Amino acid sequence: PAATFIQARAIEQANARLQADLEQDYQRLGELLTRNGIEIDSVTNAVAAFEVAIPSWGVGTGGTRFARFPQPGEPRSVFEKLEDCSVIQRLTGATPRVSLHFPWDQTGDIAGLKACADELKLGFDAVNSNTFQDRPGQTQSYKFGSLTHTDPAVREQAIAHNIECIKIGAQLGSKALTLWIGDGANFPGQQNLARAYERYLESAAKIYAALPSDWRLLIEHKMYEPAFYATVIQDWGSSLMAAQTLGPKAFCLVDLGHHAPNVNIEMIVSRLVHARRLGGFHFNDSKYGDDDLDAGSIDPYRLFLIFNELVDAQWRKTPDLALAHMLDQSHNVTDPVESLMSSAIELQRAYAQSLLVDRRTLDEYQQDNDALMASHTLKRAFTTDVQPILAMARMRRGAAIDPIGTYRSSGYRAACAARRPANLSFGGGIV
Ligand code: AOS
Ligand code: ZN
Ligand code: ZN
Ligand code: ZN
Repeated sequence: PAATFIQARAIEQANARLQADLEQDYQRLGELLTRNGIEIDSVTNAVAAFEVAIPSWGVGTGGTRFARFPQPGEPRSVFEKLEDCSVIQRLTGATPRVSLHFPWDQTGDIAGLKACADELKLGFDAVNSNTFQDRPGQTQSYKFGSLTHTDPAVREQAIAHNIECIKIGAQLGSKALTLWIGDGANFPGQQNLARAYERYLESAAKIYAALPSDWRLLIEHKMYEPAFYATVIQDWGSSLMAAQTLGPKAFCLVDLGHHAPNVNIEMIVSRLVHARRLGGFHFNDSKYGDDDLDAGSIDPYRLFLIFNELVDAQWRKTPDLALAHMLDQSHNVTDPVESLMSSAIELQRAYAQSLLVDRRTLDEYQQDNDALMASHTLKRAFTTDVQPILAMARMRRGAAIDPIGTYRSSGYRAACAARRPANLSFGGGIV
């Protein structure tokens, strides 16, 4: 099947038409940056090395609890999801790994899945467990929780599922388990807040004990939803305490959409870096809640400020900063392949802009309490048009100068529509 995908030759041909203009734009930007003491190729190389994982559930059309409007040619199996992921990787060069989700990606053929990924030159990032839904035939229900349920039988079932995810992930080459639970309460008094957290720690310790030595546990907090009064792991405080209690392989994962609207996420990032417990991200953007909109589509300055903290941490030589970058989005009105490509590029943009921050000068302004010039130093980097850097990084990796344009002219979606008849029961992408 790989032969029917977007060919390297199609990318080369599209690039050939755009290359001369790009070289010119790149040179002009290079001159501008040289005047500010920045060597453009060093930024381009860093951007080219940036990677973010595609969530397997992101390539299907998402929806809300009101409706889902599937588009033609949706993937119907984990194998077809990998096909779409490989198209995203070929065109952007930034997404070499896929983050799987069980049981949504369940297959009896793990060896076949690995072989398929190898053929498509894809690897696997963190595996995601699912104890927020009941699956047909399971003995215990998660209606009132999973790892924190009052009934030990439910907790054991949820623990066993997570351990099963680790086993599958180990066969596929994953190195982390992302733990997000929907456990919580809809009414004050429904749940003993203290005991629920204790039960979480006890259950998570059993999962932690099953981690291979080179694995990490990524604990994902979320303020609310599906529980609307209280969520057990509701914020980075609960997450950090859990990570510190569990041990050195446990880290905090920050999903950008999982905070109250006015929360300063870059500060959370900074604090978790300080605690040496920042493990990774679920990137997306939001206006009101866990909207799961495309990264950088609502508030690109916030995304920049988050990357600014990461680059600052690198600049301060923070040891052992190994972060799992993943997208976690729901594409309800766009072609998911296009949204995922554009989101990966927005992350690279924020990263490139952060690399342009003149950190020595910023440091001086901060020392001198020159608030205006300090803020202008950030803004100056943020307002620099780094497009030529992003395009050059892609071209040098053999990816597309214009991923969306190249994708559209390839006719990939129409070809998928022809060979993948609609499947209205597709489960992924709704959360
Ligand atoms: C849920 O809100 C979380 O963001 C999860 O990370 C994720 O969306 C889910 O695991 C996908 O199922
Ligand atoms: Zn998430
Ligand atoms: Zn979420
Ligand atoms: Zn989300």
